[in-house]
Amino acid sequence: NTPRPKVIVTRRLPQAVETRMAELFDVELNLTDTPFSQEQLADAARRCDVLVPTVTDHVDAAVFAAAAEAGRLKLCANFGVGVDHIDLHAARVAKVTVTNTPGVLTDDTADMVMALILSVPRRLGEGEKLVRQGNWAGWSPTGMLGHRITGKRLGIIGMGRIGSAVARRARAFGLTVHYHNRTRLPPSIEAEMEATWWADLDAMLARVDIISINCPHTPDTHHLIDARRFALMQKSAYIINAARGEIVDENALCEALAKGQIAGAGLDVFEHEPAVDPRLLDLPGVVLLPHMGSATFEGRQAMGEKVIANIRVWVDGHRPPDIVLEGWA
Ligand code: 8YV
Repeated sequence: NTPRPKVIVTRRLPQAVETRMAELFDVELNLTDTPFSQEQLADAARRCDVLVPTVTDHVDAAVFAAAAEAGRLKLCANFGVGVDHIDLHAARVAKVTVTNTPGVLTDDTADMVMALILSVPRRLGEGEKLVRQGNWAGWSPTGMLGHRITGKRLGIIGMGRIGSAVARRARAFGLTVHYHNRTRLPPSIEAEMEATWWADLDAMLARVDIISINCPHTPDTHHLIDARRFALMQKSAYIINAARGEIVDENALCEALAKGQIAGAGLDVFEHEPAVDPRLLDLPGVVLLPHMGSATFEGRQAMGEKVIANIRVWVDGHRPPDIVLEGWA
């Protein structure tokens, strides 16, 4: 009879997930759902075998140092696919295994990207505001004109699970798919998607009408889209980001929008979220969402189930299915 591992979950999860966790583990929930301070996070890392953080936790070197000192934490089972809030180098040093939840939020996130791709050129944010504020004077032949989606060129940065799911949806809307990725897709998949690979990101940015960011945030992609790259884009271009805010230099984005270097933006993520650069609030060609790409009941339940599966396999002494980093390697 193996002892139940002590699992600390930093935020409230769907009820059914919490209930299952309580059946399986010695679980400690943060009932306030307020993000932990760095001190609380370090304290949790000292006291548990498994930490379940989310994107709002900065699981940094100090947290892993506290864990290593106590010698108890072995698994950091992230609730979410992106792990840029976890210091992987420090995790390796502290010999903590890190897992994530890939696959189960792909479709929901790609749907949200598609929603933004449709919303920004067709001005859904502005239109909704007009009606809600009681300022709609009635239909007019030249009222609320936006730009057609069909036939436009979509440039996807990062053709992984989510990027590919965006590409499939985009084709159904008559967009042609272009992509920039470190590795080129296998020819059969590229042909199936009729996707054009660009080895040179700058060259792609200059050619496409809509840019969708779907890569992870890493040191290599931090501020990947900066002032220099905004200057390369077409004045009619739109940028969509449902990945991580830090991939775009938000100040440069505000300036590019204000200067008319690009036509608009659809943002589900922000560089300093939940803070949003106030300049974005007043720009008409912008649709802003509160990091809700994976926010479906079904998706969050499945993410929780993946976290549980990773912990259970680890408890049984096997290699968890969604390894980001092996703490014992
Ligand atoms: C979550 C996400 O909302 O999985 C990710 O990387 O950004 C979202 O699905 C969040 O990360 C939960 O921690």
